[in-house]
Amino acid sequence: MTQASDTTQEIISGLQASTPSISPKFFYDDIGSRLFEVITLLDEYYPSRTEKSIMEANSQAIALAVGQCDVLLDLGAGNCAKASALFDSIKPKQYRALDISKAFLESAVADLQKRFPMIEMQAQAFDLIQPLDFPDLINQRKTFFYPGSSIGNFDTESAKRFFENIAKVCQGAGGLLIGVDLIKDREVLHRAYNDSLGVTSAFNLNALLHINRLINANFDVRDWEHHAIFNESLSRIEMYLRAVRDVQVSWPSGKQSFQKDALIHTENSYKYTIANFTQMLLDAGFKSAQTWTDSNSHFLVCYASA
Ligand code: AVJ
Repeated sequence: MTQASDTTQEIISGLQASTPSISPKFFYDDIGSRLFEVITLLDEYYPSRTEKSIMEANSQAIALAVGQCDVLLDLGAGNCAKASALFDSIKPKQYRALDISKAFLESAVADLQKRFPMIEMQAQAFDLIQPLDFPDLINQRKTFFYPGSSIGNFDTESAKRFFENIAKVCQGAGGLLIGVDLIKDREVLHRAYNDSLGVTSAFNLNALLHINRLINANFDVRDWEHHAIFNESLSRIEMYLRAVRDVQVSWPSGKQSFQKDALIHTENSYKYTIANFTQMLLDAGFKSAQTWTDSNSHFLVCYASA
């Protein structure tokens, strides 16, 4: 099967499942990537700002924990801003930026290369559901970087497998520098995913426009509304698109109807405690974990040493 038809098939089976869903990776087309950048600027969306201040306040301690860095592997690099903020303290010899959307990534890396000519840089299209394997980096001391609580999109089992995979690829050297969102007051969580400007709503709805292009479907965003709730027992924010009326959607090989109030699940964003997050890393095979947080314990930065 070609890659295009795999994607088409994945989207169609999601839409036709008994619990309809769209993978959160389909948020990030050109518009979605930009909307997400705007989300990170909102007052209500504390994670990005808080993570940045934790990284800045502890840059020397983090650099000490990381030690020698032959290659910094940025998983889900986006605009590369977070990794580049570490260059002065961590001093990587090489920087490998990985992300699902290569066009966006390549221009970001090209800009960055001008600012840091000494660091060897490479952009690589990468879907994190594929196994992590870097045959060209064997014997290089690797620092994996996975900021922004992107790990929140994984259910706990997949997160553990992902950590096991990284620990293994590290071959007993280097490690993982990761940012994760913490469990907190549900009002604070709710506001972060239901901002007053409606940017998160636009971000969520935009997945439908992306899907329209990918499978040639005819979703009308005016038929849907944003819905985000904190599921306390599963410790995650759940995002949905809810049909505001009965809706018929079709694409060349099929169609699907949704009754008023039907939900399409678009994202889970898991929240952790410091204790259960570090335990998970140790269970996955890392030798030790160092953590840094903010004064409100809203967000966690963690270095797990392989
Ligand atoms: C990029 C997955 C960390 O879960 O907070 C932001 C995505 N969704 N607002 C998150 C997101 C809605 C974000 N992550």
